[in-house]
Amino acid sequence: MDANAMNRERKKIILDCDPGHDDAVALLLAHGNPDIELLAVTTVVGNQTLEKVTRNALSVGTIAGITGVPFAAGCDRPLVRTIETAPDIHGDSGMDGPAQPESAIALDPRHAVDLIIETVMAHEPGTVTLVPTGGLTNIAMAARKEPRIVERVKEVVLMGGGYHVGNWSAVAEFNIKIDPEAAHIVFNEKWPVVMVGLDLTHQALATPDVVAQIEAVGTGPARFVRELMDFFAQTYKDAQGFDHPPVHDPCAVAYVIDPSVMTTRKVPVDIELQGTLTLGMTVADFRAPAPADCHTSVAVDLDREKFWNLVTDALIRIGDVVPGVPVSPRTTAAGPSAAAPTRAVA
Ligand SMILES: [Ca+2]
Repeated sequence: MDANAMNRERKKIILDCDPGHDDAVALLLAHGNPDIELLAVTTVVGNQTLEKVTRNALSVGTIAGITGVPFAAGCDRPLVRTIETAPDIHGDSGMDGPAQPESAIALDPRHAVDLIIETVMAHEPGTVTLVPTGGLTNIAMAARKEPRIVERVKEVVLMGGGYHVGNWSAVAEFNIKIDPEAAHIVFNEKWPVVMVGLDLTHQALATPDVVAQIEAVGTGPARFVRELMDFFAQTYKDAQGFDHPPVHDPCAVAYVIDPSVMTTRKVPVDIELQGTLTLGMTVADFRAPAPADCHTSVAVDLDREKFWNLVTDALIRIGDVVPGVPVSPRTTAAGPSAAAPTRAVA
């Protein structure tokens, strides 16, 4: 971390994720950016089963050389619905593409919901931001189990939803659609919620110039991201007809780092729970003026260059911190086996 960042108040976040190609980039961005203090990483069923996404989170943490940050597994199913995963986008492992190293990080024994509650309650009010990039099951459970976190959390900056588009139905986005009841809880609690939805993240496309910029970093973690993007590009083309894949989740982290990376608009948002065609839709009411007590806002326009520069800068700062951890068949063949010691995280 540079001296300027030490002097600035770093932004404390809990990343609640379901890696997930784009979750992996979100975790790398959060770890590599000097203005973020990563308090905890929690996992939730979503892109794949809880077991798989937790393994993936630990792998990314290992590749990034993350130490001293607790990783905990959370809910293994949605509140009400049956489990729905996304192998057509993320593959059978949930993070197909690059080879994954054995984890050098031991999973924290606590349930993610308890870790979220304990972490929020242990810090000063208004200092911890929750950044969910998967279904909202853990966050909803935490709000129900310890309601005091709602006024204590600074804000919830989530990747999910979309006020004009869906990707898991005509009008619903995956993270909201897989656990709409949890989303309903999170959007209706009175904490500030910033919805970084598809309207925004479909501007964060990993175009060839972006991939080249990342690859030019030339480190193991950068190569790992490149290989993630290669896989993601193919599935997004095959399953959803995208020329280039939208890299959703790091957009939420980027907003916490620097809100000027995107424009937002304050509008009421609620979650459809009854619609036969619209279940899980994030219904945003753009009629002006927004009510005085409106606590939700939606992300609108992305500063694409600023966003990708943040991602690239984080990768440069991370460097090659864990030499010897194989991140792809290429490096496995050339280098020694994983030498990083297993360490317990408290
Ligand atoms: Ca995700």
